Amino acid sequence: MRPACDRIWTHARLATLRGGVVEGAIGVRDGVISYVGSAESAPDAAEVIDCGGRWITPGLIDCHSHLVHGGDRAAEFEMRLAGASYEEIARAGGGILSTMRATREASEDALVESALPRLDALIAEGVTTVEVKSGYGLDLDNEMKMLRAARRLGDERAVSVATTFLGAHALPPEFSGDADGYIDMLCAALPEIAPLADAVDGFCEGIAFSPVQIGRLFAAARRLGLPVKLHAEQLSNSRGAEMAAGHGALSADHLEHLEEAGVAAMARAGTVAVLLPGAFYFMRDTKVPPVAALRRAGVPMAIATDCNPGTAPLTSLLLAMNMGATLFGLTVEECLAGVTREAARALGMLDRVGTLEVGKWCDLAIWDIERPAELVYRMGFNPLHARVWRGI
Ligand code: DI6
Ligand code: FE
Repeated sequence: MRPACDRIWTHARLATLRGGVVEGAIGVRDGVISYVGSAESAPDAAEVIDCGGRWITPGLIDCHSHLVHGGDRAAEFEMRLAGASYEEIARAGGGILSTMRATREASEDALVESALPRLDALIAEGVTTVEVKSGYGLDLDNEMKMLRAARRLGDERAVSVATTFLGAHALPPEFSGDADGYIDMLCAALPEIAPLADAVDGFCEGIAFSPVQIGRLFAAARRLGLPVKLHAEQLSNSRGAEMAAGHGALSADHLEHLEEAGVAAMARAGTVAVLLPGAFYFMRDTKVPPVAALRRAGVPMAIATDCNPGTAPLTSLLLAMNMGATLFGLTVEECLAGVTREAARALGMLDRVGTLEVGKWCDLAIWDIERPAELVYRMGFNPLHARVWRGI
């Protein structure tokens, strides 16, 4: 007879992220967790792996990335080191638009190839789910090319990919002076894009789009049943988070300039605050997101890399956790939950990933550590012992 489990990991300390730490075993059947509990009552298994007392967490989840893009912005980084500002570079035709040009020039194959090393860096630290945004094509064909490339990353590697349509990232030159016309175009294109996208995102900012403009796009997305999320309050308070929460957004991300009304709206809507300390660090920002207010209001907080060529060329979720603690004052527990349970919530995937519970996909990170704080404490050190995606 077939054993109850295909595989079981024993002699482990399980940070379940749901009901505390379990010292014991975790088993999988058909890619799904079928047992979490003591070693003594564990069912029989075709394969038994002794973890030697190691810690097991849910596989890590990077819930905000721009992993797929053409080119890089190392030259702009040098300009910034020499004193130029992000805005000056953007006004001179650099910034997001320089990545737009490189992305439009790249073939779909080239986008996949160039994203794989970045994805592999995440995977090497135990990432099993990654969100990938479009937003550097800025026309229908190139946005769809980016989303197809993102989906293909999930065929190339053992990782779950959630795609997000970020057409409203910047105004492309074809629509110069006509942001409303561009939003109209995006709304009209949404039915064609919908099969490639798991969610719709926008950049709500003085230098990008207003809450009213993004609100129109979100209304169109909701009519198609697509969840929404927003880059909000990164450089100023445009009250984007309130607008997003009004559309039942999964998350509002960045949030350095978020104020009390935005916090309250997010708490009411159950919108996750996705904190991106890598962008804060790389842009040498000084205003930190209102973590204490978010905590007080019970807004769930996630942490992500924001991996992008302009403001966060970061491919380490462990380092993002360290920055979340050192720069934003998150606790170890908040950092760990921020890259597992709350990141899953931010993707609308909490029913499938993010905690160690029977019935969820068996995505695990097995660590050579004595206590979870070590995942947050070190910088540039990778204690991953093994990684499991859907039981393998
Ligand atoms: N906020 C950011 O930090 C990135 N996008 C966004 O909406 C910047 C992307 C870039 O500079 O390429
Ligand atoms: Fe971003």
